[in-house]
Amino acid sequence: MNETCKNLLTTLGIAGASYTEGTLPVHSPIDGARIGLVQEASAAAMHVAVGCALQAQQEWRHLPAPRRGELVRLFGAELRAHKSELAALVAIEAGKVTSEGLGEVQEMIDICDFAVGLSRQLHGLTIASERPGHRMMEQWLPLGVVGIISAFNFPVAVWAWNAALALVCGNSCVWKPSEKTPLTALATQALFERAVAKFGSAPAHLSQVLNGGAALGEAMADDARVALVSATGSTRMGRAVGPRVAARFGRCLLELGGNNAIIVAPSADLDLALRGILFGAYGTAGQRCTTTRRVIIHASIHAELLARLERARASLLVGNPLEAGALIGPLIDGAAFAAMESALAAAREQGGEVHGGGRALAQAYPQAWYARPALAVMPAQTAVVKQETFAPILYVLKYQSLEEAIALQNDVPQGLSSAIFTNDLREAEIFMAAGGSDCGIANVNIGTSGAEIGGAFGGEKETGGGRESGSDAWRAYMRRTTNTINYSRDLPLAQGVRFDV
Ligand code: UN1
Repeated sequence: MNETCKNLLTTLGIAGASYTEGTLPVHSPIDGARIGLVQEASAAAMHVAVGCALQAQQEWRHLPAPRRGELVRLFGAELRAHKSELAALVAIEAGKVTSEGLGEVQEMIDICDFAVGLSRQLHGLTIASERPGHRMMEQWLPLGVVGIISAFNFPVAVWAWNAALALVCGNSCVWKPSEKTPLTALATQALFERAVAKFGSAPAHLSQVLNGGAALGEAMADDARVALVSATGSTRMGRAVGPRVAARFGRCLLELGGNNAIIVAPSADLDLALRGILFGAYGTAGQRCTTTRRVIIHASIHAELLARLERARASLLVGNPLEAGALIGPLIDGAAFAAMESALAAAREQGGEVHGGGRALAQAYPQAWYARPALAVMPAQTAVVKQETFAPILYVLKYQSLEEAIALQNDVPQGLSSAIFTNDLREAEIFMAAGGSDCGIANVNIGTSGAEIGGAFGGEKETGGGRESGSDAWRAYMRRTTNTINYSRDLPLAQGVRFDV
């Protein structure tokens, strides 16, 4: 695999030294082999990078937005041309199965397309003025340097959601990827630089990547020249970053943990529900922030659906994600496996009946951490169910009334994604209404994961409140000015105030 990885990196335009001469080791979760050694940036390097980014932004902001969109269009073209290579690298470095690696790069392409269109919009309002001969309007102007902190599980797509919007909005970007996935970040940066070369007139340092650990993220969070820090990852990371940025009155866009549930109502199409639950719970080895961690099943269908779920779970193929047929790849590392094991032990202690779990493929891959998907039938929503464990564990709960199901669904600290399977229109509407799901995403008859980029993505409570990707999420990357323009020959004061001199 090392050879495959080297060939991919070469094709993607990465020089040997940048992944062989460093101090940060990179391992593939597929077999645990070391696939690289990358340079780690210091806090001082972050300081220099932010300075360069600021300079770049001061030039970039003057380009008309549709021209900025042209760079993002060229970047999208690079991604299209190198989709399979970048996807293969995602598979090797993050352990995703092939179709999910391809899907991740497709998300990058989609957000580029979206951002290109947006670059001809970025519109404000005109607002009625109370004063004669006056006009009021709003403008959205470039914000500054955007810092992006991303996680291992979507090592490149989440950066792209942020960077594509940030760039068309007239900003520069500094990226601190997960220290577990620096190679895909370097490859993405190389593709971006190809687009910059084709574009011809972009300032240097429009987008930079700095590899390293938490200290680097903290240096970014503390730097007052970074206007917006967009951070995706655990709630723990958000707690470290958010208050630091707030302390200097910077802007934060947080996309943190989820504890997403699917409610299955008596009228549900159980075939659809089964498919939605299986992909949601076990796809990406349970390592999406949108992963379905809980299923809340109506008592009348609980036994039937549980039996079908359990049969399907036991038949899911855990395997090397590069091999055809594998649906569930490895966990990212041993710590992730240990967290899964301890959650399952807690589930048992808390009265749960646990199926599956435990290590898989230990003989074939002794240095990797494959886990058998688990299902835990819980007597109640106990403490362990309320935690986000980033692993393929599905907790099964039972309900009698929709009110009870919604209360259970909302009674967790996180608020990212949620879904109901029902053919009852009233139930679906109640679930999406004010007293329904408290999440940023509330779906009907599809699962909790796999959102399209056209919608705003993010959630409430411990999920952090930020919205990325589609809809009007672009506004987070711009500053709003309100302009009142007087074209009369008088100067009337607002609110009828008199100040005659
Ligand atoms: C994440 O896991 O951080 O909705 C993002 C989804 C994907 C994005 C997940 N489009 O599952």
